[in-house]
Amino acid sequence: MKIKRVQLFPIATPRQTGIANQHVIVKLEAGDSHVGWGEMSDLSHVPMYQFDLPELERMLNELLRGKEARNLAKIEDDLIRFFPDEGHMYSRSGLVRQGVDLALHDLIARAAGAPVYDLLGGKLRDRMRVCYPIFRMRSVEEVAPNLERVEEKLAQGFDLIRVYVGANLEADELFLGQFTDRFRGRVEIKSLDFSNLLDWRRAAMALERFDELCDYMLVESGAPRNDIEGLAQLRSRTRRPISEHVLHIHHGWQLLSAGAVDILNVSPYLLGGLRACERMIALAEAARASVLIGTTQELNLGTAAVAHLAAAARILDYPGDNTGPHLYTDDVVKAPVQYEQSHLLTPEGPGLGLEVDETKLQTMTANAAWTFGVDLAGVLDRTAANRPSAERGPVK
Ligand code: GAE
Ligand code: MG
Ligand code: MG
Repeated sequence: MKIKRVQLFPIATPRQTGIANQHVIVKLEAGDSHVGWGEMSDLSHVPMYQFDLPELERMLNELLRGKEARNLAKIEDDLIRFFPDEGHMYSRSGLVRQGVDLALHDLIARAAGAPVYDLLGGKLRDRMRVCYPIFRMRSVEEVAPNLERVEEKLAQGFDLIRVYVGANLEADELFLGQFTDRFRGRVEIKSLDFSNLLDWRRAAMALERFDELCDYMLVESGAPRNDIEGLAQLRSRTRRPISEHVLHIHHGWQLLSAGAVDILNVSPYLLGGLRACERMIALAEAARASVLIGTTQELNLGTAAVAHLAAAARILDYPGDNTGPHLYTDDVVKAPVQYEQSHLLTPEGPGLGLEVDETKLQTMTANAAWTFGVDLAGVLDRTAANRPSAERGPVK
């Protein structure tokens, strides 16, 4: 089954929380009539530059055309050479590899009439618990609307959230205290995510205060980016498990061998697809560490891929973060992935288990507008420019 053509379709889709994100949908054609779909998820992050999409499409066609689609190992090997690890959370290289890897898995599994988890060796579970994000608060005025959002999401079945903290401790404390009073026994907190904003000692001090206010499962990114030693310090001083996003396989080894984490946050958008994630999960198994599946907030195709990964993962100890289809207000699929009581269900159809609505895709591509402004706090926190704290001036 030889690859014939790769096509890239940019789209933009707003979130319920007020920002819009750009993504690239990947279509692969192979053999006589086989098709596979993937995505490069959420390009609306720093650094604020974008692909030259026609150029990327031309390059991928040159690289992939005529290759045997079933030889995932060879194609991945080529892609890693042309799109090497970049070592940051929003690696463009990782996104290119994710897009192709997902489309290839969809293509091969569809051609076999089997779900993608079969390609990954089968399934150990048919659902994964996931949490809804509460984005970072930079002023106390943002507390009340966020508590309302928890209430709204609970009504839709989400009894698990994660909270981004570390920009305004007064707002964080207010939110966490009021959350406990209002939702104790009804909603749980999966993680407090510092997003590498604070040094480990400041994070440790904040956690001492948060510990008095609420219960939570784990702490994420509690030291500056790449400060593995700082993270290890934090881990030795806190009671809760420490998680960090893994940037590439050597980074995974560095985090584990330095004793800096309990949990690897593994994600196809960052690592470059499902195969890279499976290797990382094996690394965690070797180190007797835990795994959770993180997110950049994928669309439905990317979320379905995560559901298949979760189904086949040998190690998966904590809930995942994958609620993109609940966050975005529009998508290119005919029917979305299913959630049930805070769980993402593994799709059962062939391939990723979703159908792309090509007419809709074309309309969304025609309407895709680039939305980056100069609201850096908004880009970092994923919050809308009309949030109350935006009036306080620029954020560094
Ligand atoms: O740090 C995280 O765990 C988040 O998922 C983070 O990456 C978010 O900014 C996410 C988003 O777009 O909301 O990428
Ligand atoms: Mg995180
Ligand atoms: Mg993102």
